[in-house]
Amino acid sequence: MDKSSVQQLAPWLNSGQTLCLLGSSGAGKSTLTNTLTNANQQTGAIREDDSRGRHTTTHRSMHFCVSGACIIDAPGLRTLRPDGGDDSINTAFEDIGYWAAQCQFRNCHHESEPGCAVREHCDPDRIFNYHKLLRDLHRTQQTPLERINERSRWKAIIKSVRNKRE
Ligand SMILES: Nc1nc2c(ncn2[C@@H]2O[C@H](COP(=O)(O)OP(=O)(O)OP(=O)(O)O)[C@@H](O)[C@H]2O)c(=O)[nH]1
Ligand SMILES: [Mg+2]
Ligand SMILES: [Zn+2]
Repeated sequence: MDKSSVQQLAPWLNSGQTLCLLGSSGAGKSTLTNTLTNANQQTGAIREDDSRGRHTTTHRSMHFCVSGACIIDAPGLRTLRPDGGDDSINTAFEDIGYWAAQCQFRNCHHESEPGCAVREHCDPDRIFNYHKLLRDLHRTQQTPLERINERSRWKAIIKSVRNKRE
């Protein structure tokens, strides 16, 4: 790990301060812990197909940094449950709402529809994040049975795409 990038954390590393590392698996939480302390936390390789981690860390543990702070290494977050509803997402993505009003179709999903003002004016990464948060929210609003049904529907789709490729 690049020691100079770690220096940016210096303001939070004084004696008496406690840091808790949160992030998806493979983000580098344990690597950071090892860099800042004398810990020897196991770190894991990243999966090649989707560049995610493998949930190497399974327990929370606390370590002392050389500088005196405490740092808590934690397992990677598996899911993020957005608080609030569509409203809070729409407030955070006001620009998308603004341009959506000018899309050719009122029910435009800003995916591949013609005349989409959102895709014309907004950053693709931002649209991606917007869709991802809406999907996360939608998932938390499903019943367990709906979730299972949707998962098997997707499994079937992925399988048929794979079969076509082979
Ligand atoms: N290039 C680079 N690789 C890093 C950096 N930090 C971590 N890695 C690599 O990313 C991989 C995953 O790092 P970990 O520290 O195990 O990630 P983690 O967040 O603890 O993951 P979980 O324990 O699975 O939640 C390892 O192969 C690290 O060597 C970094 O700053 N730069
Ligand atoms: Mg870890
Ligand atoms: Zn649109």
